Amino acid sequence: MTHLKIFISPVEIGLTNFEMKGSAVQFQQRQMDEIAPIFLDHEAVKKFPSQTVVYSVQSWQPVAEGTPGGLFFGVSTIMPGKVGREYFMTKGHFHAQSDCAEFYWGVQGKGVLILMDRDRNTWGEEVYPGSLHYIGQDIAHRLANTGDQNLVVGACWPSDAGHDYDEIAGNGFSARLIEINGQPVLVSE
Ligand code: S6P
Ligand code: ZN
Repeated sequence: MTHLKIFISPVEIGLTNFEMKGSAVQFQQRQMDEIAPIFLDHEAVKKFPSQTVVYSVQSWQPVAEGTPGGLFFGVSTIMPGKVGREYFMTKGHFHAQSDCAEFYWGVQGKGVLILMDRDRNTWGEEVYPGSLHYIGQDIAHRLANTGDQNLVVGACWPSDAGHDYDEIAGNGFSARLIEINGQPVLVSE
């Protein structure tokens, strides 16, 4: 019986570093060998040990994936680094349920949220502690770390959004975030 009881939530979050704790927290890491094809410079990829962690994601999925009306919560941590001149970044995806939007917010470090619509227009938003980002319907999204410390970003998205990785894996974004004269620049493919 839950009536009149006062519970402790199964998940808590560090207010400064956004580290999630609790038995319901899921953890996923993406290593260089798994995501190498997303980077432009395949020779530069080979300089990294295959198990180099590029990014990790903690998440709390209180309902089953695909459930309409629920929400998921996550914290993504992208390590600092570059493959050649291209910043460490996430795989990036459209949502499988393409009318599902998402919020991101910057917690630590600095980076760029790279966004692309279905017409393959690509643009970026600067990510920094306190930056808030609305990722609208049908917009592909990818995070790149442009700083020299971890980039930590919070996220909240619908539980029925799902992930369509195939479109980006096959065709990429139409621009890449490259360091030019020490600055991040979006360069058309
Ligand atoms: C989920 C949300 C994030 C990403 C995470 C990793 O919709 O956008 O939690 O999953 O930043 O990126 P990716 O592209 O590997 O899923
Ligand atoms: Zn997403």
